[in-house]
Amino acid sequence: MTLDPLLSPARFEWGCATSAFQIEGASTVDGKVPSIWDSFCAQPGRILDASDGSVACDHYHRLAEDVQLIANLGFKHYRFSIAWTRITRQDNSLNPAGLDFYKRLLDALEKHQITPNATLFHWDLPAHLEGGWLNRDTAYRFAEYADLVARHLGDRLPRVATLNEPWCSAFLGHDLGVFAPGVQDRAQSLVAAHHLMLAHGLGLQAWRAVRTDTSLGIVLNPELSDPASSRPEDVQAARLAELERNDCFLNPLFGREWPQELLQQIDALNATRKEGDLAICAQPMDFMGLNYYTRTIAQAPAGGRDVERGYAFVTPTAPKPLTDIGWEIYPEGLTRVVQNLLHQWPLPALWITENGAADNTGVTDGAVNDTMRCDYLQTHLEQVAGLIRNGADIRGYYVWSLLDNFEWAQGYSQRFGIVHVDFQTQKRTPKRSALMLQRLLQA
Ligand code: IFM
Repeated sequence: MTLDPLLSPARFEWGCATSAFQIEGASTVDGKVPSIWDSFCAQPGRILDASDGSVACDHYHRLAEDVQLIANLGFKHYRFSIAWTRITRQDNSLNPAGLDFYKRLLDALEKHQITPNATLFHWDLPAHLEGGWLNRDTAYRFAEYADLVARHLGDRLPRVATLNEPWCSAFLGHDLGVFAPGVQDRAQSLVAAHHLMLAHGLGLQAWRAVRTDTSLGIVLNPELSDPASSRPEDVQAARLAELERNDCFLNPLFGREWPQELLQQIDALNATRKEGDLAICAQPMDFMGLNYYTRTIAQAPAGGRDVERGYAFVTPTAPKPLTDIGWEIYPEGLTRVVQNLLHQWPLPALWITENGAADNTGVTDGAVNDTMRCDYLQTHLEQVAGLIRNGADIRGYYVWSLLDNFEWAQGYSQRFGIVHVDFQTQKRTPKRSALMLQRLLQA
């Protein structure tokens, strides 16, 4: 593969990404309090392989080795998340030992001249926050946490995102119930979505009250949903899937009310949204991160809880090209989704903050020949270059993920890393995809 000159590291930001719960492990060490994902993993039947994040990639104890790995692969930027559950104690006061871990991480990155790109919340909500995202108070606790991070680490963090993929916390967590906390209630998922966006706005306000030199934004995973047929019912289903995933989050970010279809679904619980909230959500942003993996195909709901949602998804099957997790490989979707968003909202500068594939190829003779991932990355990078060529203001690309890690409800069964992790020995083996990116970055 050759690199499009538009993506040359001299003018374009290249990074790799991880998140705290998925790699750190050390879940009870140095005063860390439990998160809703610790509790969720402990419930039988929630995680495919009955695993949890207690050890994961043991990154908490191996950060020097892992940062050395990032440097060896040639990345100059690293996206990670800070665990709220390490930084604060039960009474929301600062936990100095947890803070120290991130100071050590920032020291190691600085030593290798790697720029940190931090996310404050990547789903691991402190379990003691009563009611979680269903409680408006959680948004205010998030602002206190943002204030603490700004005060203690802010001088070393040039770019900070408040939330990662709030759709997942809201809808996978409170409607489908396949993510923590495992609730299945449509109206409550919309309450959670609203409180997440309120937290985003309050968090930005809190951070800016401490520092004004940080580039601040949010990371979303917008949806591209195509109808299963040209039947008006399927077209409407695809529209509703996109409203839930896109308008539900992007409208508040730009001070716009939710569309009527979402307001109907939140029903009586709409009273939890207070006057003035929209203005809080719509804080000015310096950037937006977009995560892209696949598209979906929607059809009219046939019954059950899909009726409340207004859509059902068609599971993609061969001969469609699929990654090992079963997601369609559809690179053109990246272009389509970014263009759709640019037509509808006045977006700030963009970063592709996650893109990658589950390719479960194992180690053979000391090497991992993950050709599917290599092709996936190559075809998606071509789309990024095309978007920039056509005027989109995309400033960087972060591959998901640096390491194979805890893939949420799939446990360790799906490998997204460009570096293989043997979870018995914690040995790291860069895969062919990592070596491909390393060559590109060095060229
Ligand atoms: O592993 C996740 C990550 O935590 C958030 N974005 C999608 C990835 C793959 O599912």
